[in-house]
Amino acid sequence: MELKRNQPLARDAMAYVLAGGRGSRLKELTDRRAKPAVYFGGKTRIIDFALSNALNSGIRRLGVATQYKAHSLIRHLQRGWNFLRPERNESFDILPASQRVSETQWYEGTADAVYQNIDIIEAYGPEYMVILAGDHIYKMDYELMLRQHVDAGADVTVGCLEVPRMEATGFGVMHVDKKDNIISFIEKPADPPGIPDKPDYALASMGIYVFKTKLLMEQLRRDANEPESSRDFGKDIIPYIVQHGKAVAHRFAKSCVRSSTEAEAYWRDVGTVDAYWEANIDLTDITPELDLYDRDWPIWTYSELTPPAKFVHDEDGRRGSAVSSLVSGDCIVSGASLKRSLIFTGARINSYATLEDVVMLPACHVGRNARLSRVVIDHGVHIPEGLIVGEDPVLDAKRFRVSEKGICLITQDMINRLES
Ligand code: ADQ
Ligand code: ADP
Repeated sequence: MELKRNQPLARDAMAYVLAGGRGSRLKELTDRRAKPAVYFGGKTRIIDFALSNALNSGIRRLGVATQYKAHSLIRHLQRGWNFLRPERNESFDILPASQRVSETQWYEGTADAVYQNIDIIEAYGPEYMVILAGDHIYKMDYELMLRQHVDAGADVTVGCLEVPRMEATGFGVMHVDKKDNIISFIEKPADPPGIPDKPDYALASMGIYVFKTKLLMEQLRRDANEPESSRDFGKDIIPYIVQHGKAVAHRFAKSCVRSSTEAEAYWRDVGTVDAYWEANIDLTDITPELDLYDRDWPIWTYSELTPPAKFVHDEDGRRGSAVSSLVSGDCIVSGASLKRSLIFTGARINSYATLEDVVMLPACHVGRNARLSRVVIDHGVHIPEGLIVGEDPVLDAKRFRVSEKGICLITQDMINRLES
């Protein structure tokens, strides 16, 4: 017993990733795939961050609840994350909404996405449950959150961060006492309450929760009998425990894994086209806040084995170059120039094309003489020869999806419409 007490708590925990949400503010990027399956950072997808955090924290039981447009996500998980071995007390389960408990076909809310799989979780018998959202980019050591949960004797521990008050309308917002006990919790308030000594900021829930498994199951079963409940952690389960039990806030800054550059705690929602573009382009900085090259906290993913990226010059012997850019494998940049751009696997970029501030998802082709700036290009798009985007906002708005900050999102359907 003594020995067991010294073991990391993560080894007794199961991480359960909620990955069913659409993320509709990402517009056409989530028309065919769930937000957690959206590509990020050149090789990875958004969900790889939560799963890698769990693995790097020492957790060896992982479950992923999927729902909306799950095919691309499930394919990615099956290819990349199926290496955990039952004979070592490890497990990896993909849990699509599938009528396991109730007659409803879909998970009603996030709590229902756990409730419907209670039998699977109980069969594994983890001591703790770490509930995670699959749609954020960050690095975090969940062992520290588990430790706080146990030391505080909490019923639930909620991961939280400080956000500017007016940006907190999309979050669960809490008040805490001096010991970080949560004394009030309001889900998505229209006028978020500020932190008492920092009124321009609000303490926001990251949608990350730690429970003892037994207590979570009791709460889920109780909630399932509440006729008015929407079966959601943020709307139902957490506010109930705040009122009737002991809920504690865990400050993200205490367990974020800092990059070697000692940057500030990094957490991004990347829920809008602007935030998505910006977070990807930020990676082209010399010392970005998010360090993907950190060997102490690797972000695991599925990635095909590909030949190296290749740069060849054009007929004049001048171009075929990239500066301040990330270019993945199996890309051929032939006589084109790239600046501050992030290019995913398998691109072909042809002569005299210029790309600046471009995020290009896998398998895209760019025709000769195209000039693209401040764009996000979806998977598999063929940009025709000579297309110019990012120079005439009025024309761009007629042809592509333009974000608040003027970033153009280009899909193959939009290109097809141009050509017809
Ligand atoms: P929201 O941002 O509204 O609030 P929500 O839509 O509940 O998030 O999704 C949370 C996570 O669950 C996401 O990863 C999503 O993909 C997934 N998900 C949503 N519906 C699902 C379903 N039916 N089945 C499976 N997975 C599903 C939550 C909290 C807030 C908190 C924010 C932080 O309710 O209190 O502040 O997350 O982003
Ligand atoms: P990924 O996200 O893995 O890169 P794709 O972008 O190729 O996948 O496609 C996303 C999802 O849409 C996948 O589930 C794929 O099967 C589906 N899909 C791809 N092309 C089409 C299409 N033309 N019509 C309908 N569904 C498609």
